[in-house]
Amino acid sequence: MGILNATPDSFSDGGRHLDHTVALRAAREMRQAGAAWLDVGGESTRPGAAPVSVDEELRRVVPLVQALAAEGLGPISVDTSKGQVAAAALDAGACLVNDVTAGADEALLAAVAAHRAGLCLMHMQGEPRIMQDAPNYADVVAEVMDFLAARIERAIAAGVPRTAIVVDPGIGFGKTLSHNLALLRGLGHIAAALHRPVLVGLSRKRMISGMQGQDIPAVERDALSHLVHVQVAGACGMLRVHDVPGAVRALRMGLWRSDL
Ligand code: HH2
Repeated sequence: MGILNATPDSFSDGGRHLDHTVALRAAREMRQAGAAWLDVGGESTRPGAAPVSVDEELRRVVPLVQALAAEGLGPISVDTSKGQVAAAALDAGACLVNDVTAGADEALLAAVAAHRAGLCLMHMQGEPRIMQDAPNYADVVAEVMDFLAARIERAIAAGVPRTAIVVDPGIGFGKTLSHNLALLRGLGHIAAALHRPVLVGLSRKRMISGMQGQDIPAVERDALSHLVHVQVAGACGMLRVHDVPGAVRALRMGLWRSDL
């Protein structure tokens, strides 16, 4: 899944895709390089990010989804937690809603069900503004799994079929480095216990710097991200990445492993 952020403030590519010509060029490159999905987002969820109004998010996301769909660059996912934005993006041609709040907004679940769309439910502790202040778990894998299991049932109750749902442990969303690593180690367990494919988004995240014990600028984290992508690929169904060509090349290098 290639990331297409239509935001001025995303942590690693903020402002790059606000112009549609640039966004469409990036989308074409990601599709040609092998992205199965393009994930369009209009609100940054980086730690400390300020919330965006519904109108502003609609303005950023809907015309871009329309342009991508018109050019046949789908399938398109929309990264939103707002029901109104999800509904408008699905009307505009998206067919999956990637919700970092795991269906907190009932209207989002209703829109997904009405459109017979796919749904990604992600775990987060707290909210972006404060989530990295003091993340705390007794057993991070068990707690994330229990949360996702409950949110799967809630989505099903709202009319979304189980088979339309993927889950995501939410790397970096209210987690320390050791929480993130425990979740990556537990990916196979989470997928097997919940009977759902797992999506992982670790591309360019702060955990990459944490694993190196030094601050590495976000735009210089691709190669290191890909090393981890190859290591987790066998345990997850989808990787959400900024550098699609690099990720695809790295994954090809991992194909000799019989478990991938
Ligand atoms: N991470 C980000 C945003 N959306 N969605 C899912 N399902 N999983 C993730 O790990 C995830 C996500 C944050 O990354 P990015 O989109 O690059 O940055 P920003 O939120 O600043 O736009």
